[in-house]
Amino acid sequence: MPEKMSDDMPVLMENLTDTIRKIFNETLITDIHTHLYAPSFGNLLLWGIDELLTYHYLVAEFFRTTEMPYSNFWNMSKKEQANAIWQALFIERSPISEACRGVLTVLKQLGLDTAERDLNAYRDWFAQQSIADHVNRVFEVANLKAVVMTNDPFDPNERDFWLSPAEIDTRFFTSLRLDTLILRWVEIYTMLQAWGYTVDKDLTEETLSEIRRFVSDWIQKIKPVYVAVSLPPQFDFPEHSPRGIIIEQAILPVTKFFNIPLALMIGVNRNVNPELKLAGDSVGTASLRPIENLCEKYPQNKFMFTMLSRENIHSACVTARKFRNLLPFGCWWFLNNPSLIEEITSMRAELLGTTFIPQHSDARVLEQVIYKWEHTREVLIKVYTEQYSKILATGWKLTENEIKRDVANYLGGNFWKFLESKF
Ligand code: RAT
Ligand code: ZN
Repeated sequence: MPEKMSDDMPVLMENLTDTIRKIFNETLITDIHTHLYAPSFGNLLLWGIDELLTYHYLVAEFFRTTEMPYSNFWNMSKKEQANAIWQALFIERSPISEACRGVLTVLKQLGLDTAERDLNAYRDWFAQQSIADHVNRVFEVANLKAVVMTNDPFDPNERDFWLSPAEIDTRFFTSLRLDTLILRWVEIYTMLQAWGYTVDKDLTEETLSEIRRFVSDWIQKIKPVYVAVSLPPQFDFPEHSPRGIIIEQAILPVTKFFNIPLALMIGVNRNVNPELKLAGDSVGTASLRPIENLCEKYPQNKFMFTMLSRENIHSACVTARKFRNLLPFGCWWFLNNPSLIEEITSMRAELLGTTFIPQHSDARVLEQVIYKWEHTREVLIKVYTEQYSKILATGWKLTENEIKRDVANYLGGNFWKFLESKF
């Protein structure tokens, strides 16, 4: 009798890069933080070349090239803005920044010819796509299984959807984003009053109980995979401030009750240049103590976190080593550049092994998932070839299925398992 062939294969040093490339190319991704919407949200789902060109990352780069008054730009139509950005960043200069190259990667991966430099031809192509087929195609090209949206109950456009929700494409998951509730209580408590919650400006016992009811209602309404908030570098915990009290007495009990993580995105200084609107936010280095305090004081709560400042990444890895209820994710926003993804992922792999989520896309425009994942994948292949080759060099044996298991965990499994875990 011939020996039964195993479908698992040993991985040899000489085939390592090819094997890792193949595995990354075949593993479907869960993109755990985006600003995309399912097609049933209508106009909220942004797509197409004009949206790609007017991405706020490119708006910031555009204003570095021009003396145009800010208001002139904001008064233009979307198409005119896209024309101006195309002219300044792609024609009058070479599009080598990460955000510019991203547009080129998208065009290339969708089969368009970047050598033509014909913006109107690209527009025509996008105009011919039906959104349902286009979403399928983008998911396929980007290798995506699922994306998590960012859902804000204070956003008037989104609120309308949730008041009479249509069916949501099952590849799109929700997250409950509570920046407005947590960071702007004094300005917005009257909105909760108008929605039937008995709250006051002062965070009395009754008000906190009503905030808990509000958060619970939204969790039950939209069924988020996590609750999220972005925070400035000065964030502290515990903190005797509205945000500190709301987090501790309203958010933590509710997320614990529903056993869903609170995702903390720390290090953003909002609006340092208001003229730039969405593009006007900046970065600051934060302390890791507040996160350590949260995890230590609330061991049965689950936390995910990402930091915006490069300077915070090393201490963030050390903090994550201390708490199993804390899951680091992504190279956020200004860190989502290949040189930094390489540094950050290597550091995380060395300090945390396979127990983190290397990346999320933060895509705001549908097709951006193509470039954000393509560029990240290239870096991950390089980083993991190096990490696995170092253990092969000791004589350790690896099989393809073992690498597949690890990659599947990185690109989704770690997230889904964390959601299921209960401490
Ligand atoms: O990356 C971005 O597009 C930023 O504007 C923010 O949305 C950031 O990712 C956030 O979620 O606050
Ligand atoms: Zn984001």
